[in-house]
Amino acid sequence: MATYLLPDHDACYNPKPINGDNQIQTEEQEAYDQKLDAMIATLPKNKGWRSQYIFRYKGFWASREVIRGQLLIGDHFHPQPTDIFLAAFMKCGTTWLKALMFATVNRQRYNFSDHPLLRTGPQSVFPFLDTHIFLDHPITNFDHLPAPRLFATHNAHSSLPTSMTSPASTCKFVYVCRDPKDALISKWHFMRKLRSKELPPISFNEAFELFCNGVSEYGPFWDHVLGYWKASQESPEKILFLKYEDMKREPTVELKKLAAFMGTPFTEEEEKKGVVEEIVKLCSFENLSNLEVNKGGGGGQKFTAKVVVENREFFRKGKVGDWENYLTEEMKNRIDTITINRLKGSGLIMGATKTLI
Ligand code: PAP
Repeated sequence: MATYLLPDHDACYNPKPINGDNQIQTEEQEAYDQKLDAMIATLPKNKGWRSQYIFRYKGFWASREVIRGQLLIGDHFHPQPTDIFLAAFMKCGTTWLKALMFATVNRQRYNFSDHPLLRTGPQSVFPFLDTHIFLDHPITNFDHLPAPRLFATHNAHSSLPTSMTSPASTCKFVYVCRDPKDALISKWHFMRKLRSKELPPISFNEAFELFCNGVSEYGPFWDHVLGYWKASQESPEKILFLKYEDMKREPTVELKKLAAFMGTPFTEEEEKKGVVEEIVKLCSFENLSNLEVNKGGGGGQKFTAKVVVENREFFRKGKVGDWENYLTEEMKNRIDTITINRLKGSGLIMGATKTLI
């Protein structure tokens, strides 16, 4: 069962089902799943990186579980006006941002020498909406998390309900993107570990080809980024668009931007006392990846009934440019060309587009 820290009490939060005793009846669940499977059977399918197949649903590739989650979010998730969603394509910095956002929003509650992030991984303080909505059958209830509630999602902007995304809703989004070449390398490492042992492994060349063709969970990568980018241009007060590379280069500058956007700007006094630097240090790759709880000491994130991912899998190298160790010149040029062509005219500069245009 998923547990989340409840900042007010520093206690573990056990999600409860909605509606009183509140189980959606088993028959109802079965009917829901039958309808889902009938709908999925009509969708284009392709090779999955973790599971055997992924399906193209509303323009994006997704596993059955993720599509189910999208439907459940639309049907049952009730956003609150103060909610803040962290959104990203896979492997673009979610773990890092989870830690930074949680530490920043709750900085009055915890002191840095005895911080919950030191005892538990970033995954345990921040529900992953895409799958946690249904992990605790029937539907997880997040109603009693304190405001602002923080949720993470990998879903594309257009895959989320308008109750979350429409300009009329006051929910905020923090989006983090990353050079697609580094996202690809990171994702291939991660997914091959998660891939069912009953399936043949997925080679790097195969993953590369699929990625370039847009075929990977939550892909196409470029459509994902552009969806949030365009929305951030239209409603900058609603969506903050960050880049992993900028955060690596100037973490304090980016963190101050993030804090102000979330409605919790650092005061002058906090800045003088070094609070910004404390948070950056607490959430750094070096610090988090060396904690016992993130080295395999029991912490983990449940994605489906069968798939539990240990905290250590969310920390690999934490570097910009690791793609150089994997991509040939030809491969690099192919991804860069796609990026340049896809981002043309958008005003977004990402990864290699900076140097190649
Ligand atoms: P997710 O999509 O499964 O949630 P996510 O956290 O977005 O994963 O990405 C993991 C990447 O962020 C890994 O990159 P790498 O494979 O290139 O190394 C991971 O190492 C990196 N990462 C995790 N925590 C941090 C951190 N605190 N600072 C910088 N990078 C980090």
